[in-house]
Amino acid sequence: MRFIQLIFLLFFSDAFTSPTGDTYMTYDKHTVLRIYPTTEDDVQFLRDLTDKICEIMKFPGIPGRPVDVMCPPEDIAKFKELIAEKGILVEEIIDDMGSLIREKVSLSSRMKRQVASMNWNDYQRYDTIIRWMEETALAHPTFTKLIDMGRSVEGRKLYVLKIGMSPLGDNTRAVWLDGGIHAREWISVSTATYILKNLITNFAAQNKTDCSDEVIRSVDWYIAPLLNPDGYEFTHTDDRLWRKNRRAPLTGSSCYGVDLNRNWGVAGYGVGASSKGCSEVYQGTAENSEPETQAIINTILKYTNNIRVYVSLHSYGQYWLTSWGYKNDLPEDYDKLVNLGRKGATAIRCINPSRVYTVGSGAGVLYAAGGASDDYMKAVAKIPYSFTIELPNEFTFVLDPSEIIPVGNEVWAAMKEMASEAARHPLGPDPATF
Ligand code: 0X9
Ligand code: ZN
Repeated sequence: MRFIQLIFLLFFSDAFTSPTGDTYMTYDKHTVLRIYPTTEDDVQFLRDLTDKICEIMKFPGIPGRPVDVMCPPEDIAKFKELIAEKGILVEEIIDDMGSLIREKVSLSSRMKRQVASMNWNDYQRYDTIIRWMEETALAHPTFTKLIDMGRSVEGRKLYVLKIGMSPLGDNTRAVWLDGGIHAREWISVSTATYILKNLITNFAAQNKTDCSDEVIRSVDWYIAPLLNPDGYEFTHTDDRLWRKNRRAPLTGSSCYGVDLNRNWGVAGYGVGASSKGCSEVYQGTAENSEPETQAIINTILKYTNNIRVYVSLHSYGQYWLTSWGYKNDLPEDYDKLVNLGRKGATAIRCINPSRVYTVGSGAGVLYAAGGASDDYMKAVAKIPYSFTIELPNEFTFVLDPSEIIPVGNEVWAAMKEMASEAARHPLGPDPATF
């Protein structure tokens, strides 16, 4: 297979772009370190240090929780030396990010525009995903509706596909699932399309499927697999580790992008975020400033009487996160939220015993960060259950394409738990007070 790919690359090299082109970020010899701060002082030290050199990959900001940092070859010795002087434990988890990316990069990334038909053996490009969603809607008009939510900063389509055929009509409960808010988190996009494919198969087969799958058809589903299409395309063509959208720089700056998971207009906007355009967690010029954020808000607010569970797929780390993400206080219905999160995590473990998720509030088990979609959906849209799931693996965003189907099957099992809870939950705005 690799040989065939190589021949293809050699003979049709003009059909390929960045990974072999000039603008592609190679991350050659970039090392990822996992660092174990044990005190607040250690955490602050790491925060200050990573402001100056190297780049944060995961920063829980809580003593005892490991921090992942990527260093270019010119900084690694200095960084390690300073960490050692401080007496903080550190281990190398990825010795060369560049070679990891080259090894795992999909064939689809090397093409200018992907023309292949949809499949789950590889990560797919924007064109393929959009065309597949359009064809799927056309092929199944009785139980799907393609909703055009709007356009991204660069004019790409933002779609959500609704699947449902419940005889309850307006009283049908629903589950919303999205992916790809963060560009580099490819497994979130492939998992959302995988769930969508399974739903289509399930609804198309109707009562021919296993009775245990009946719960799937008792609710409506809204699946939005690719919420940051510009950033996603950029990760295929220029920089595999790009996180934000592709908002053009402000005058006087050369830095692109707003972090779409720091842009939502909700209590906590600005927490764990930055007002500086060059930051990886840039919150934007104002709450809901980004067209991607606005498009989702304008769409989802029409259905919030029915949507009982909101799930946003991210990676990495294997966390199932409940409210709140912006503060350490727990919501009054935390027990209810964490119980459903645990059911989801257990369903995943039943499919794959080695896949262990940490379940808890976003701020409690990861870090406090405001202006994220999960807090917006709970506090503003008043959806009773709002979760962010950090998909596998435990070390990196760069997952082999062979992980797409296993991770998809694991999350599919968890989605049945979400459907079963949504189906029995009262309609209307979440009554929890905050
Ligand atoms: O920081 C984020 O936006 C998410 N983690 S990621 O590594 N995928 O970037 C976590 C968001 C959790 N929710 C809130 N903090 N509200
Ligand atoms: Zn993310």
